[in-house]
Amino acid sequence: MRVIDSHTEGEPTRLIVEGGPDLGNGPLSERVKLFAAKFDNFRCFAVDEPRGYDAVVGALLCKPVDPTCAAGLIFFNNAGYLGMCGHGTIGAAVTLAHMGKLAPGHHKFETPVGVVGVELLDANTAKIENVESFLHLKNVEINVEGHGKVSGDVAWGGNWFFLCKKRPCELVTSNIAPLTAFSQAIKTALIKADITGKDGGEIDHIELFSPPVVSTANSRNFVLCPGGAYDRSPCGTGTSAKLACLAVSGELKPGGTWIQESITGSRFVASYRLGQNGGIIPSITGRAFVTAEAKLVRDLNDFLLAG
Ligand code: PYC
Repeated sequence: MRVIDSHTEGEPTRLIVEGGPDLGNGPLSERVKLFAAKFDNFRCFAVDEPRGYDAVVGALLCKPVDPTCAAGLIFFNNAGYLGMCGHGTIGAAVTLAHMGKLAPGHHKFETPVGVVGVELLDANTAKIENVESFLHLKNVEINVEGHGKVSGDVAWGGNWFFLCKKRPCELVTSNIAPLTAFSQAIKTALIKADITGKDGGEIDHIELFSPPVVSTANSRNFVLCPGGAYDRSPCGTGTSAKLACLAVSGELKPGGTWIQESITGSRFVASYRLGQNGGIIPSITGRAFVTAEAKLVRDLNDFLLAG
């Protein structure tokens, strides 16, 4: 398997450019189901230890159904599959440019949850236009073990998010452990209370907020990803979900700029336009850098590969 690694504002992406599973030519929403049902060993091989680690988001480069799209992408991580991935899309765009396969300018990528726009601004910077994002449930109150009543909003940004109004401590990297524990407890409480996304989809990302450290940003976040890792970037789909909430509350108008700072201090510049179904179309700009070009090896004698 040939992969090219990058990081987007600190968050790693591993793009499979050769040797991935053959998922046929159907819609990406069907190909991701086939990936999960028949080829999940490829996912584990690409992102789990010893070749990967918990924070790595994998992206399988596929032929798109729509020939006007530059590429198809299926995202996955240590826990399963993602609908969309903002940092991963920026990482894939910069990686394709590194491979000489994407020129500066406007492009489209297919994902399992829809087509996204991608503007490659320079060799390391891309602006993505995400799928339509929306607020689903406002001011949901849950009982979180050890923390009492906690309220937040449920929003779609290409994945389902619970955007929490409370934080247990400061959003700094020395507090990753308590922030992770609090966010895991929220996830457990959401499951217990049977609170889901619109289609019954699991709310598998938890997002906490605080004022930013840098005065030019609007907010700082901490995002817990489905497999228990935290996002080193401000999370593209999480920032999209935040914009959907800000649009409803009137705190950010269409075309206004929102600078989302991550727990590590990196930033996405975001804005939105109105969507056709009552939601918003978020734009997210960030930087990515290629970190490795590698061939992942499968040694048939390796006991870790047995079963
Ligand atoms: O940037 O959308 C994102 C993302 C999702 C999970 C990790 N990063």
